[in-house]
Amino acid sequence: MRQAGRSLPEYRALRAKGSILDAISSPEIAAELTMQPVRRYGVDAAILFSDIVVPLVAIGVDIEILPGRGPVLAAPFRHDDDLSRLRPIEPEVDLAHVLDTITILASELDVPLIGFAGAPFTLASYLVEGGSSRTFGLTKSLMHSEPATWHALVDRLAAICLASLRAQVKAGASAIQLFDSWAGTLSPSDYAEFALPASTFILEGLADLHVPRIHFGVGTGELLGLMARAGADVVGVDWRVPLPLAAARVGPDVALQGNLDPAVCLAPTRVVREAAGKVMNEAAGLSGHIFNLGHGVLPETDPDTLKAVVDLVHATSAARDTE
Ligand code: 1CP
Repeated sequence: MRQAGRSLPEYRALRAKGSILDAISSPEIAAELTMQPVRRYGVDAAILFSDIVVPLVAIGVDIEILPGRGPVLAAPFRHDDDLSRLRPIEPEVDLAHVLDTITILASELDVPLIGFAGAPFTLASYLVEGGSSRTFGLTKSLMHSEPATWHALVDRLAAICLASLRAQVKAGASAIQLFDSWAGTLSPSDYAEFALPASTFILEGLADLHVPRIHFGVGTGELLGLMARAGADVVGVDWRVPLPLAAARVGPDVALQGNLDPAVCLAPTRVVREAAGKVMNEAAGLSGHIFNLGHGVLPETDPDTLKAVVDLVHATSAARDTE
């Protein structure tokens, strides 16, 4: 999850004052930032240190990532003629720094590396709003008033994401995650019409590479059934939906990832361990489950609490394996 490392002193020391995009563009630094949480917590997989906007920056879109705010565009996308700002990506050239980071990690890590991309809906929301949004008013207005422009926009983004993900797998990523963080703002019918087809194009376009595909969103309780049909092997769930209910919604062929509330991780360790234990209990009867938080780690989280959660999850699953 995003910001796993940000609560760590070793992360802050290495990032120092530089911009996150500078850190991502240095393969040695990005590889080290990827490995820090793995070393500290002993988690079972690493998530590449990058960001969902990196492929867009790589093709020349003017995006900055500002501290405390996230991605910001000087000139948001509002019209048909903005589409020409999204040229096709050539991963070997445009994302050479990211692929070099993956090459380093593939030889250094002893756990699987998860590569990732932002889903077209979530990326389009940053492009259209010019940054984060609470209402997604401009995004929804564009999709409903100019559907042809909207579909052209998400189709271009889908081609960029698929090319980026295929290149990440070829460079050594052994699983991928598609982050549709803000899809939960859509009604099921709008999700089915305006977001799902582009995400399906990406997830199905990876099928021949035979790597596990995780499809993630937040606040997507009412969308889980649709998300499960996009072609992923695993669907992420946040804390708003109990895992057994989520399992019924995604069906027997799709595993779940989740769903500890990151805000609960600010409570005393004893309380957090109990909450994590509850997630493990709810997951016990499921056909497949990846323990995770329902969304990113909050920066003020105590690293020792997260370590206690990882240890509890490992002890619980080891005890189950010997049953
Ligand atoms: O080590 C890690 O944190 C993992 C690498 C990672 C990942 C997987 C980063 C680095 N970003 C992401 C994905 C990402 N980026 C998502 C999808 C997952 C999620 O929902 O958390 C999203 C929505 C973004 C966009 C973004 N980038 C935001 C959110 C802004 C908003 O709208 O609320 C923010 C704050 C960023 C900046 C960013 N990217 C990554 C980090 C560690 C940070 C924090 C800033 C920093 O420490 O400098």
